[in-house]
Amino acid sequence: MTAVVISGTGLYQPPHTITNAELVESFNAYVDHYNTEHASEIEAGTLTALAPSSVEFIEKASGIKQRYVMEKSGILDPKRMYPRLQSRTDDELSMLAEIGVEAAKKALAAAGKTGADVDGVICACSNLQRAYPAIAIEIQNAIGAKGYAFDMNVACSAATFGLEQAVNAVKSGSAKCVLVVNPEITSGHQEWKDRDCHFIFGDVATATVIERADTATSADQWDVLGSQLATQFSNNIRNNFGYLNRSEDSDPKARDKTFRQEGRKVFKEVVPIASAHIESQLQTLSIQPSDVRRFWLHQANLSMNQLIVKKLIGGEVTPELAPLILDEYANTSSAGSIIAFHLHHGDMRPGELGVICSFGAGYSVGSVVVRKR
Ligand code: CO8
Repeated sequence: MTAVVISGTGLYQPPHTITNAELVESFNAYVDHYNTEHASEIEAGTLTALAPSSVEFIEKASGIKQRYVMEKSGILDPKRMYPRLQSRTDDELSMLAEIGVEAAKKALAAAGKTGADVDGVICACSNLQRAYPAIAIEIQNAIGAKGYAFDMNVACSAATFGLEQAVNAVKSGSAKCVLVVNPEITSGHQEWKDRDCHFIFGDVATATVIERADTATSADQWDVLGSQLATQFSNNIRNNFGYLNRSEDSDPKARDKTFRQEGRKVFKEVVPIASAHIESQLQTLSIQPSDVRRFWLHQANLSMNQLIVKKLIGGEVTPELAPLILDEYANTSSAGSIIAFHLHHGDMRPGELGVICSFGAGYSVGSVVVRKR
């Protein structure tokens, strides 16, 4: 079977940051405004007053300190609380494709490739800007790639699910070099007015080049030893936004049309799913968890990641073993584990092993085991 490598990754970082302090200030202004406006109903007991948020809670509960966003004035406006984005004409590159292209160019440069070397583009992310034409085809066109392109969505696990499709395509010979792009403008579907989740997400894009080992020229190559995907239905992370909303006569701004979750249940249920998943994949490959030098995990919650790795290995979980990028980037959905890999692999030596693992809505979990060449 054809040997397959990861030969380059790229990261696009949006121009604006929002610190927890900025976020909490605007959220609490929204809460004050809401409670004042509804004072009589709240007093009569027919409406519950909104509670303020706090920087201390956010940092302690999640590990997040700030996030990058495409546009911040709309999010921080207590009378709006979602980004203020310019719509584009059909002839302009869409925003999701644009940030995907930025990440793709960096990944191609790292791999020593050009768009013409690529014969497959997969746009794997949790929120697609439109139904068609596919964002992936737009990216394919913008970078001058050949072959085919398609979009896919497995929420936070989209990157690892996309990597497996790319690896299989190269292994089977249906493509020679596939680019997996993860553009995430989560700010468009984040619920900035909900205290339980207003701090969770950030915007970013990542890209990964997968190619045949015998065509790879990059100085930084990773053998893909295997991948494993699994899904298990859960309603604990949900978003009902969709193309049937109009026909259902449902309110497009209703609470169920943006991200919502039962965070505590997700935490409790997904930790054992993710650690058992990684353990079973390593077993299949006859690798002991303690032989793994690094775990590049999905970045949703600091304690969650530490527990997953602790269940596998025991002892102290250092940033060296499971790097954290959540503090700076927040949860960037599918891009999180790839950002961790992109920023934290330079010190690894030939022969050392690592696991890229994502988990999230669905539920879904995906892992990819790699070895430094
Ligand atoms: N400020 C102050 N207090 C707060 C706040 C706040 N902002 N929010 C909640 N509290 C209070 C609560 O009211 C509660 O009070 P009480 O004890 O009096 O009832 C207390 O703090 C504890 O609340 P929680 O139980 O909710 O707090 P947790 O410790 O469980 O932490 C987390 C909440 C951080 C959400 C945590 O549960 C978590 O991280 N869970 C895992 C979530 C996760 O991994 N989700 C994955 C989702 S991402 C994904 O799959 C991709 C989806 C697609 C992306 C879409 C983009 C928009």
